[in-house]
Order: sequence, then C-alpha cells, then structure tokens
Amino acid sequence: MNGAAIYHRATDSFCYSPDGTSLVIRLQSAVDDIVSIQLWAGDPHDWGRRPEADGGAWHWRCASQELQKIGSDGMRDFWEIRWTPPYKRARYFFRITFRDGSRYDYGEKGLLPTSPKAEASPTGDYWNAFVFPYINEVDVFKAPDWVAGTVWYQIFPERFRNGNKANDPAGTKSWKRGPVTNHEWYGGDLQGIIDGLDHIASLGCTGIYLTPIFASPSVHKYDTEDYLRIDPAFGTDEDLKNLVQACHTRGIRLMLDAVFNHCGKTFGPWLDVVEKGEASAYKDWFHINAFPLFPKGKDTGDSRDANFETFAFTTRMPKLNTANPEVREYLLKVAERYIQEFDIDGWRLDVSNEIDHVFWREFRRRVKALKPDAYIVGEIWHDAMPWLRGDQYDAVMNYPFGNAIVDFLLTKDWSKTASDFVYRISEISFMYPDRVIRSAFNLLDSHDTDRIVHLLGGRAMAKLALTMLFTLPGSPCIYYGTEYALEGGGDPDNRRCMIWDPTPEEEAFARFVRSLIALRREHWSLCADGRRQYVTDPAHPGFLGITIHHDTDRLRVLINRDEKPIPATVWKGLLGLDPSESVQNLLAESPLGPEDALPGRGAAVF
Ligand code: ARE
Ligand code: CA
Repeated sequence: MNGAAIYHRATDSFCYSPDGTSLVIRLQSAVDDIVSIQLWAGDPHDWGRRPEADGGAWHWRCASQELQKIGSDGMRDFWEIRWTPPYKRARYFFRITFRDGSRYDYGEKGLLPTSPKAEASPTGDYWNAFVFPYINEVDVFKAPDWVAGTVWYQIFPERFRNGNKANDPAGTKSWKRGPVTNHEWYGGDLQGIIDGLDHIASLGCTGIYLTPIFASPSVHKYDTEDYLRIDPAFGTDEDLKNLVQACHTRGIRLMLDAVFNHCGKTFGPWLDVVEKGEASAYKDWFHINAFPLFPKGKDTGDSRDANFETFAFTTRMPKLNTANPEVREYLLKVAERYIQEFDIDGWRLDVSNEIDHVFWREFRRRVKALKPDAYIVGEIWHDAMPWLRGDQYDAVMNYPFGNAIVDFLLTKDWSKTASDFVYRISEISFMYPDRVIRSAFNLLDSHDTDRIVHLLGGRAMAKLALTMLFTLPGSPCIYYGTEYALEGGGDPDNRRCMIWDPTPEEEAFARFVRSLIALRREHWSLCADGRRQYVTDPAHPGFLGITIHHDTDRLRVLINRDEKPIPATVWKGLLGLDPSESVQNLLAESPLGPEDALPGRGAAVF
C-alpha cells in the first residue's frame, strides 16, 4: 500500500466541470496498488436525522460510486468518475481499498484508516473531505466549438510564395530548393499566400497560422518595429484584408502571431529610450535595470551584460513591461485592431509564458468581447495548466503530444516504445481537463524545430507520425511544405522555400497527407471525443493498436514502426479480429488485404 502516491486536489484536472452541471473527479495512485476507490459525495448542506431507533443523530447525507481506472503512465494509475451534484455544490471524500486489503478514507485531512464506525455508518468523516463549493457556469473552460474540427496549416510568410515582386526587398534571391539562412530574402508575401490558398484548401486544411507579419527588419519578424503596419515586404493592409476575405470564402480561418513579450530594437518607444535615456516618456515601457542604457550590452562579450531585460540573452530584444497600464493598453489595442478591422479569427501568443497572467486575463476579455469564438493559443512548451483554467487561453501549442509521437518512433530503447507512448499520452491527457485536450493545437514540428522528415529520417516514419498526430484529440497542424515531405533541420534550415514544382514522389506524399486529412475531417468528432483502447505487445514493441469508439463510430489505428512486417494473424489476434476478416485500409497508400501483414514502417486505419 503506497499512500504517498495517492494525490487529489479539488481543482484543475483533478476536479472540474466540463459542462456547468457535472463534475469530473480524478485521483492518481501508485500503479497496480488499488483494488477499488469509492467516491462518497453529497451536498455540503444536506443533513438528515437518523431514525429515533438509531439515536436520531444528524448526519451528512452522501452516497458512494466507484471510480474507473482510465489510464496509467507505468508508475501511476489514473482514476476518474463523472458525477452530477444535485445542487451544484460538492463535498466528497474517497474510500480506498488497497491491494493489501487495507482501507483508507482520503480527504483534505489526508489518508486516514477507515474506522469500523465509518464502515458501519452510511457516511464518512464529514470533516475529512474535499470541497468543490459551487459550479459556476462562467468559470467553465470554453474553447471555440470550431477548433476541434479544424486542421491547421502553419506558414512562415517569407518562404511560402512570392506573389508580388514589386514588394521584394533589395537583394531578394530567386526561389529555390535547398538550405537557407535567416539573413536571405526570397520575397514571400501575403499575395503569395492568397495565390496559394487553393493548394491549402485542396489539402483539406481549414485553418492557417501565420508567423509574424508586422513591420520588422528581420526575415522572421519576431523583432517587431511597428505593430500597426504590415511589413512592406509582405504587403499592405489591403493585402491582409484580401487574404482574410479569401480565406473566409474558402471556409478557412486565419490566426496571426502576437509578439507581446518583447519588441524589436527598432521599435519606436525603445528608440526613444535609447536616445533620451531616463528622460524618455517610454522608460517604464521596458524592464531597465539602470541608466545609462547599454542597448548593445557592455560589449563584454557576455550575452548577459545588457542592463535591461530581453527575450533570452543574445538577441537584445527588449522585454516589454506589460504590467505598465500604458503598455497593456497599447498591446490590447493592437490585438483588438486586427480583429475589428481585418476580421482575423485568432491569436497565437509568442513567448506567452513570460507575460503576466493579469495581462492575459484582460487580453481574453477584450478579444472575446469583439469575437467570442476567436481562438487564443499560447506558445508554451511545458505544463500550461495555469493558463488553461478558462480565464486566459483556449489552448497551447501542444508540443508534448508531438514529442511523445517522435520519441515513440525514434526511441532506441526497445523495452519501452509503444507502451511508453501510451503512458505519455495518458499522462498528458490526465494533466488537463478533457475540454482542454479537445481544443489543443497539436503539432509535430514548426519553424522552431527540425522538420519531421529530417527528424524521423525519411518519409516512411513521417507518415506514421502524421497518422498518429491526425487521430489524436485536439486540432492537428501541419507546417507548410510537410505535404511534400519538405526537408530541413533546425532554425533556420526549417524555413526553406515552399515547393511549387513537386516531383512525383512529393505528389504521392501529398496524396497520403490529403487522405489523412480527409479521414480526420470525416471522423473529427470521434477523434475529439472518442474513448481510446490501446493495444501493445511486448513481442512486437514497435506495434501500436488504437481502437477509438464514439457513439456508433469506431476507428482502428495501427502503427508498425519496425522495419519487419507484422503477420496478419498477429495484429488481428492482438485486436481480437477474426483472422479471415479482411479490412479496407482507409490510408489508400498502404492497402491491406485479408492475408496482408501490417507493412514495415507502415500504418493502417480502418
Ligand atoms: C535567432 C537565430 C537562432 C539563434 C537564436 C538565439 O535565428 O539561430 O539560436 O537567435 O537566440 C525568433 C526567430 C529565431 C531567432 C529568435 C531570436 O524565429 O530564428 O533566433 O527570434 O532572435 C524557446 C522559447 C520560445 C521560442 C523558442 C525559439 O520558450 O518562446 O525558444 N519561440 C518563439 C518563436 C520563435 C522566435 C521567438 C520565440 C522570439 O516561436 O520563432 O524566435 O520571439 C525547449 C524549451 C522552450 C524553447 C524550445 C526551443 O522546448 O522548453 O522554451 O523555446 O526548446 O528552443
Ligand atoms: Ca514579394
């Protein structure tokens, strides 16, 4: 019996209302340590009198139900129950029977041995309980309904398509294949994106995320010079209006990138501080430790010698003081402007974890006031629960899901592989309320990481990764060029020019991506809300079978990361299928006949 591993707290993913009336209550324990867990729950104010024959004492009315085990990460088991308090108020404790036979009541006072008296009475110790005081509808996490059915396409505008040579910066190079740097211009612009929309729509994508497009001296534009001007190399306000219009005509939503943690070194207010020092009206717009200011640092060569706060160290991009009401108002007006005047559908928030929560609560209030179904996605690579309680973000860029997929496909530790992937996905799913998982922004790669074809060593493994990404809950995003298996390592090599003259092999890969997106769109509700059963087999550590059930819909996802095919009798046996049953693989590229083995480095969905 491992009492120390027992954990619950009446908040976040352990106790939350998904719908304003019921509660999802979760608990974690040591793996295989528990026989059963009862939830004893009732209204805190619901007291009754025992019959006179029983002494007529007052007692708290509560009733018990069993929690179900919903997953494990190999070290911990995850338990859950969904319960609807009759009056929106909840007081509850857990009665736990451990494998060694011991029984404990677990509440805010801790894990106390279940007394014979408690065993006998219909209720437990009122005072050793957890409390969810009241389910207030306005507190319930809500993300826009359209997100769960969306398939995203991320674009790095400078490298997507040059639609207007008149706005090319001096020294713009000819469009090409192959490695690039962060200091070369290829002329990509908003008109090019408009010209490329039919291609994006033909893939089946229904959302586009653009990295920054406001005026900035760099290729990547994360060093903003003017938040209120489209960079001249990308186009004009008119071009952005046309782009949004052209997206909406195709049923595609558009999300821009808000870089509010820091600005560029040419941002007007920063230049004013550099020029006027302490006399500048903007000196409190930044985090300046001392004057005189050393904009380039003290040239000691130590990247930490700047006497003002920056993004990271070497970049010298000044961190904005978002706690300053002037800065907050300035940035919130920027966020409002592109919704009000351009009708964009969402904001991706750069380095969002380093900006204060006060700012983000006000950001959400103002953005949702203008467009209630705008999508707000934070760029957070780690546990983001503090931003996902319903008062700030709708989602974060869910790198952990993508990392779990890549680790499964790349791991050399054969003792883990598929079962380890299941543990990772279960753990991440347990960390967040299911409504948060459902609206996550799921990705395998981006402009900040290696591209997946590079990372996974080729197209075969990339196909497996995409199959896994597209059948997970949350809205999947592909990075531009992935449809053609575009190569590229880490920044800046992951920003190569888009392919507009695909080879037959690249076209074949695009057909696979199209079929995967079509599958996802046809079964998006199953992927978003389905119950998942995982099948792994120690004898075939590279095999992962996922059965997803939702109402009458069901999908089976089979992944074989081994180079060796898995005989039909094996994978059908693992899934409990009749060996003679033939299956139509929905991923046309790898048809499976009745006797076919699951191909090496192959996926099947049926
Ligand atoms: C430039 C050079 C790089 C060089 C870097 C050094 O191009 O080669 O390594 O300077 O600082 C943008 C540009 C980059 C540029 C950078 C600085 O896109 O090309 O790099 O500006 O000038 C962390 C942050 C996360 C951040 C990544 C990059 O948490 O917020 O690092 N991502 C955003 C954007 C970037 C952008 C910036 C921030 C700056 O998406 O594109 O860079 O506005 C782990 C950690 C993460 C870490 C992640 C990646 O997972 O948990 O915290 O992200 O690795 O390193
Ligand atoms: Ca151009």
